[in-house]
Amino acid sequence: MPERKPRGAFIVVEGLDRSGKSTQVALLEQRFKAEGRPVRLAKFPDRATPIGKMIDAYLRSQSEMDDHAVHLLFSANRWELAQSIIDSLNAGTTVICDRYAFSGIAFSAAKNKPGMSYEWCRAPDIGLPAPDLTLFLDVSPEKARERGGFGAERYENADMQERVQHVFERIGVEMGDGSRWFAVDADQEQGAVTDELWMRIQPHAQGTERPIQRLWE
Ligand code: Z5A
Ligand code: MG
Repeated sequence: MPERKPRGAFIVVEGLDRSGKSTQVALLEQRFKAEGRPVRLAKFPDRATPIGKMIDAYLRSQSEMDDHAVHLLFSANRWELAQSIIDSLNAGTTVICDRYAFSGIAFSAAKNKPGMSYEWCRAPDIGLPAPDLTLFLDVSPEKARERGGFGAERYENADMQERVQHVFERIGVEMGDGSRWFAVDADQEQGAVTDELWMRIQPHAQGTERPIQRLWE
């Protein structure tokens, strides 16, 4: 029988605005490449797809949309890319993803809108490929401010970010025993954050034989 190759690991980086997600995801990609390991970056929202373009217009306040509708679009944006993530993982490529379903729950539930409970916000993402590891970049409001302050997009204000942080904390607790969800101190300088992330990622860097799990199933 031909020897089965391990699949790639699915690694998600989450966190608030200015926590350094995009910076760290790029640095991690470099580390994988330096070791000659296949790696692919993903990012949500993926603003390049037709659904992503609608989300982009909404975030830049160029369009208005019902809160439920935009929540479902964020989820649909993940579903439209889910199979290609699975294909990459099965081909032995590590996928590092900048935001995922956890941002989807956190930002929508933080709106505190009637009919948009935590459970309702989680429902459309049930069954998506589950990360093998989620690294939550925990940044203090002071450090986030130092990094250029908030941008001009929707949600980029202190009140909203504080409510989002609380939902992320709930998600972290519910993700369980700490083996799949780790908070990392993102107030540290960039290299120190990368070293800590890398330490968590290394056990997954050679891939895994474990079948791809599904979120919340
Ligand atoms: N959203 C949603 O509502 N529902 C969903 O399902 C999803 C998302 C997936 C856009 O996301 C919005 O969509 C977002 C959530 C919502 N709204 N908010 N807030 P996005 O991912 O496209 O947002 P972004 O603007 O690309 O990323 P970001 O979160 O604002 O930033 P970041 O990626 O975490 O940070 P960064 O770009 O890497 O770094 C920011 C600056 O800090 C930059 O100048 C760096 O050089 C600097 N930096 C980074 N790390 C450090 C350290 N360690 N020290 C000092 N300076 C640093
Ligand atoms: Mg970013």
